[in-house]
This record gives sequence, structure tokens and C-alpha cells, in this order.
Amino acid sequence: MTDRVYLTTPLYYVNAEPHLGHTYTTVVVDTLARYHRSCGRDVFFMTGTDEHGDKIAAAAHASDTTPRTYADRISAIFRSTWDTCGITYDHFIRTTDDYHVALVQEILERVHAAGDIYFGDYGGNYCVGCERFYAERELVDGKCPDHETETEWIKEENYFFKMSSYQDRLIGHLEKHPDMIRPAGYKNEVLGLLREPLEDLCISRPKSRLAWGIELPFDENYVTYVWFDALINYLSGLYHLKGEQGPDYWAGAQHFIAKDILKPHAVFWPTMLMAAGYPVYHHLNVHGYWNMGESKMSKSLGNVIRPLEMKERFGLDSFRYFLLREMAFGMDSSFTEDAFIARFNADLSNGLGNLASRVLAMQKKYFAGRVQSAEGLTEALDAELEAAFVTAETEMKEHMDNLAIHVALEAVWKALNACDKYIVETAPFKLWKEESQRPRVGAILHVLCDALRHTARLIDPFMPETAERLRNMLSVHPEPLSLAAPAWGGVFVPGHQLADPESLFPRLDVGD
Ligand code: ME8
Repeated sequence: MTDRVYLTTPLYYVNAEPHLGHTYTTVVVDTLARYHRSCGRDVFFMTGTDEHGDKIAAAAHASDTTPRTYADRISAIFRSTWDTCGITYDHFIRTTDDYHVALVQEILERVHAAGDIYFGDYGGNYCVGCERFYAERELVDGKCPDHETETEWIKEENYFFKMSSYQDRLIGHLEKHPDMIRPAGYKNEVLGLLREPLEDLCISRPKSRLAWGIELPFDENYVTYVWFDALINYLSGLYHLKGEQGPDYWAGAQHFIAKDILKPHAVFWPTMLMAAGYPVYHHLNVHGYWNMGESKMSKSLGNVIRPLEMKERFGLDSFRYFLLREMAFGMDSSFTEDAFIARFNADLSNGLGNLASRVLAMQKKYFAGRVQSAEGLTEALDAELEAAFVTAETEMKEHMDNLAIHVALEAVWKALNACDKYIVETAPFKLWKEESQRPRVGAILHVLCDALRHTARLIDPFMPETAERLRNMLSVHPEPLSLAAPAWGGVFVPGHQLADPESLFPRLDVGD
């Protein structure tokens, strides 16, 4: 892995407000950004909004306003939602930003001058929801496979990008870089698509039909097709912010998307990059879909989950934990409130929360919250617990690098289970009854405080607020993951005063 990492979310359309699906991708990228930073890497994390095209023009029209006013309003909602959710993006890009418009026009000019854009006639089945034409064979019962709505037959003169002439180069690139698209199932899907002849891509819309877009630099009667515009954000935002360092970050570029927008990212985008003379990005990371129980999440079904409501009701970190722990990256998952509450109670309330409160309560009760010396009082079990944390850290890092985020969390929870086992086996509450054993009780609690200190380090990228609360209770400073291995001892000098324990995750009842 290079030291520079560039992580992106899709640019969300401003025709709807942020929901669970947008939040998942954004939380995943935020977690990885925090993880890589903690490992000492230089991260650039970008998110933003996609604001041109039919869909936005139609949504603005429906709410009786101009596309610009409408986009300003919804884009601000996305931004403030991510701010309220503590998302650590480095730049929030809007496709209406000047520097973005300038680069889209520059690339169009270049590709046009190189002869890869031509003018022609086209008729096709168009889905407004997807903003794209579908070939007859891609339709299901004559309808868009994603939106399950009738497509519209549109025939008009337009500009086309010669995507077909890049088909072989793209196949060659995918074969040479077998982990470019992850997980592998999605790479295979793309290779499957590429077994059929690739069509050229219609990249314009006549202004007579749609005026809300970036004007083509070589024909003022047309605007740019929204995908040819939006994908370029990944370069325009980066170069705008990082200037000459742009290529270094670009070499470590990783896009995160759900499977709905696989083709534009895996086919349109790399061929556009090839035509414009840029290297192809490093990774495309594709996750599955969140469904609501058995059904699709949709505004019309009224089953949309809003991140701010979840934050209000259950706290931010438990929502982050659920999203990251429940979905195997790449597979679909289902959200139900019962599943949320079950996981909250099992892993957070009974697991982490209970462990922290037991350790801190014993420390308070037996030693007035002062950590005791462990010197000369350690036993084999202590070393086993330390080893469990070393293993957890190694496994966690390995899984994070492979995007098995839910398994990375599982690895950390194995160490928490080892703490529970350690408490049962060392039985400090029993030892306390024998006066002569009390120094050993002090040593056991010292080891457990060290374990909680490392827990805070390990969970920080996933649950930053909880990590901070834990550190505050332990009265310690943040420690990054770049530290070689857990160093035990040393931090808690005898007499180190802990703060009062607080309940991290009070148990939830159904109906809370
Ligand atoms: O497609 N489950 O924007 P979009 C999981 N503007 N993830 C979901 C989801 C669900 N049910 N619903 C949405 C666009 N997402 C284009 C992208 S990029 C240059 C342009 C997430 O607002 C997921 O990341 O429709 C998905 O790919 C994205 O939102 C689609 O967002």
C-alpha cells in the first residue's frame, strides 16, 4: 500500500435527502480514512453532490424552483448531515463548482480534438432514474431493471464518445490488474459485460430538451451527459485541492460505490481516463445493497431510514457499528429495527459497555479509581490476554486492508471476549476477599485497564466517540495504530487516577 491514499464516495444526486444507503458508503469511507490516518498514511477523502441532469431538473420543476436553488438546498443538507455525523471528509465537491466545470470542458475538448468524440443519430430506451440508455437485452419485461419503471424511447442527434474502441484496452487492464475491482464477483460481472461488444457512449443532451448541464465546449446547443460530467469530479476535486501532488494521490485512488453504479465506474470511467490521457484509478470497491427487511428502500414505501434520526434515537456510534458489522462488504444486507436492537444489546451493551463498566467499577470500589502496580505480580493468564490483543490488531489490519470490515470488527470483539474470560478465570472479586491477594487484584485490574486502553485504539476508526469516552474514563491520550504493537505497562503508573465510570451503551428494549 502506498503512503498516499485517496478515498472517494459517489457524488450523491441532489434529488433526495441522505438516507441509510448514502450513509453506509460514507461511513465506510470515513472509517477507512480514519484507519489509514491512524496507520500513518496521508489520506485525502472526498465526497460531494452530483447536481446536473434530467433527474435534478425534474425534481426542481416538481418543487417549483430552479435547478440551481434546488441543488443548493439539497447539497447543503448532505454537507450538514455529514458534518453532524462527524464525517472527516477533506473536501466536499459539487459538480456545479467552477473548477469542476472547467476540467470537464478541458477533457471534452481534448478527447474531441483527438477524434474520440463524433456527432451522430441515436434512438434508445432511456431511464430518467438512471440517467442512461438501456439496450433492449438489458430491460426486464420492457422495464428498467433497477427502477422497474417503463423506459422512454428517445431519438435525437447527439455527440458520442468512442468507448467501443477502448474495449480491448480495458479488458487488458483488468487482466493485468486482477484486484482493480473488488470484491472479485463484481470484476467477473464486468468481464461478463465486456464479452459483448461495447457500445459508444452518448455524452450530450440537446439544450432544447435539457438545459441544466455543462455546455459542450465545441457546440453551444448541447450540454454534457451527467455521467461524463460527474465522474470527472474524482480528478477535478483532487487537482483543485492538491495541485502538483495530485498524481501521487491519484496513484492510490480508491472509489467506493454500491453495485447500482458499477458500469459507469468500471466501464465508462476507465475508458474516459484512457481517452483523456490519465492513468486508471487503483481500486473500485463495490458494496451490496441495503434493503428494508424484505423490500427495497424507497420514499414511496415510506421506509427510508434517515441518519440524523438514528443518531438522535440511538447515538451515532451504535449506528456506525451496526452498519459496519452487519453488512459483509460486497453482499446485500437487510435493515430491521429488531436486528439493530439485538446487535446493540449483544455486542455493545452486554459486550463492550458491560466490560468497561465492570473494570472501572471494580477499580473504583477496591482502589478509589487508582491504578495499582502490576510489577512482580503477573501470571501466565496476563500474557495470554496481551497476546489476544496482539492477534486482534494484526487480524484487524489485515481485514481492513482487504475490506472485510465486519470481520475486522469481529477480530476486535474476540479480544473483548478474551477479557471476559480473563475476568472469569482470574476472579478478582473472589480474590479480594483474601487480604493477601489484594495486590494481585490490583495487578489484574491494571492489565484490564491496559486492555481497555488498547480497545480504544482499535475501535477508534469505527466508533470514534466511544473511543474518546473510553479514553476519558481511563484518563489517557489517543494512540495511533501506527504504533508497532500493543505496548503493555508503562502508561498507567501506579496511582494513575481514572475518571468515574459511565454507562457507554445502556440496554435497549424493543420500542425504545
Ligand atoms: O448514483 N444500499 O447517486 P445516488 C446501499 N450521482 N447503498 C446505497 C443504497 C442502498 N439501498 N442506496 C444508495 C448516483 N446507496 C450518482 C453517482 S458518482 C460520480 C455519481 C449509495 O444518489 C451507494 O453508494 O443515486 C450508491 O452507489 C449511491 O448511494 C448512489 O447514489
